[in-house]
Amino acid sequence: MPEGIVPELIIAAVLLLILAGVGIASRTKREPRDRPPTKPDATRPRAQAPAAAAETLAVDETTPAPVPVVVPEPLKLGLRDRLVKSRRYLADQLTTALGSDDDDAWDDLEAALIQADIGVGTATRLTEAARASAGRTHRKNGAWEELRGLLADELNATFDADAERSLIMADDPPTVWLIVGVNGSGKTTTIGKLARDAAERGRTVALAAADTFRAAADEQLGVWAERANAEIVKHQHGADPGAVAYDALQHARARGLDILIVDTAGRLHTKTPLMDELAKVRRVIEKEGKVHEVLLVIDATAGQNGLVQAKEFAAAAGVTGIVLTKLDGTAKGGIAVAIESELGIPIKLIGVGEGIEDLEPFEPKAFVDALLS
Ligand SMILES: Nc1nc2c(ncn2[C@@H]2O[C@H](COP(=O)(O)OP(=O)(O)O)[C@@H](O)[C@H]2O)c(=O)[nH]1
Ligand SMILES: [Mg+2]
Repeated sequence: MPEGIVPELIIAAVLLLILAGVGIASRTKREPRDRPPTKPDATRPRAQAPAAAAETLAVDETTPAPVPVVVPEPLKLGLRDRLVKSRRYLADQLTTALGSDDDDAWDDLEAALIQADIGVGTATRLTEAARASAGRTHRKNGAWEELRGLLADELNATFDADAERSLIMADDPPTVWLIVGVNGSGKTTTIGKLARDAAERGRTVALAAADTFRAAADEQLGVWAERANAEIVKHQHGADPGAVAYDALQHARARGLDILIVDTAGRLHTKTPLMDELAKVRRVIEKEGKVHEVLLVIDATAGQNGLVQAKEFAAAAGVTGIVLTKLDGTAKGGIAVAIESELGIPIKLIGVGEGIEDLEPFEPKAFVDALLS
């Protein structure tokens, strides 16, 4: 290496380093491109930027180390909260009736109870009882508690305290529950909830997709099966519902499963009447085994219409219990009273939301308390 080049190289390197340093410094000072260049401004001293930086640093220093965020479990709403619409409606109507001075107040109360879908007969009986017991003086003084207690007693009396409300399990598995009801009443959702509940109790469950008429009904059931960790037996769209039920029973047997829940159509596109088809599904299962429950799913928001459906299904499908759904979405929770008193079939479960856990056993006293609290 020729002499004299080494010092030149060193000088060049030093120059480069200086240039690089200036470059970095000027880049850090440069404003971001999308920000307009700062004009000299008397109201905005140049020292502001470094001060802001210092502030940020100071804040950074005092900020505690990030703590993991603990998201609280959502509070499980009680029955009282779920029945809020019915409860408020009844409370408002009763308060109005009690606060009123004129003789029509009792008629108003009766009308309110009918509006709450308690049923005309029951509403009249309740009102008469309230009138006889409370009397005008009490009412004028606002005997809310007294009337409430009286109604609670009367309502409780409309439910059969001795009715069997738990779902029947087979001595010799699989237990078979047939789920019936009109379209949109909540059958498939209820099946998902039931399957999940059973799985949580350590039971093994299969679902039969015997609603072969509604488009994508089996896919919807499949989603619930997955959520509930249940097996699913299905055929192609439009297949014979009885054949699906039969295969599902064989499957449950072969796999030694505890419970088979059979989803059914709520409306058919064929000439066969729905009730005949349901009877056929039932017969097919009973050739090989037993149907332990026929649960009729009724949408509480359908009000008195639900009662009409219930009568039809009860007569044709041998319903053993009612599942009253969507009680969270209606002010007409009184339909529970009408169903039990007019059909004489026990409500076994109530649906109080769209979530997988929103199914509860029906306990008349807790229900009446929640309704009138
Ligand atoms: N708010 C509320 N919605 C429900 C309840 N049960 C079912 N649903 C809704 O009702 C609709 C129809 O339910 P689905 O199970 O498909 O009825 P199906 O036609 O009888 O099988 C769906 O949007 C469900 O989420 C319930 O208890 N509360
Ligand atoms: Mg369905």
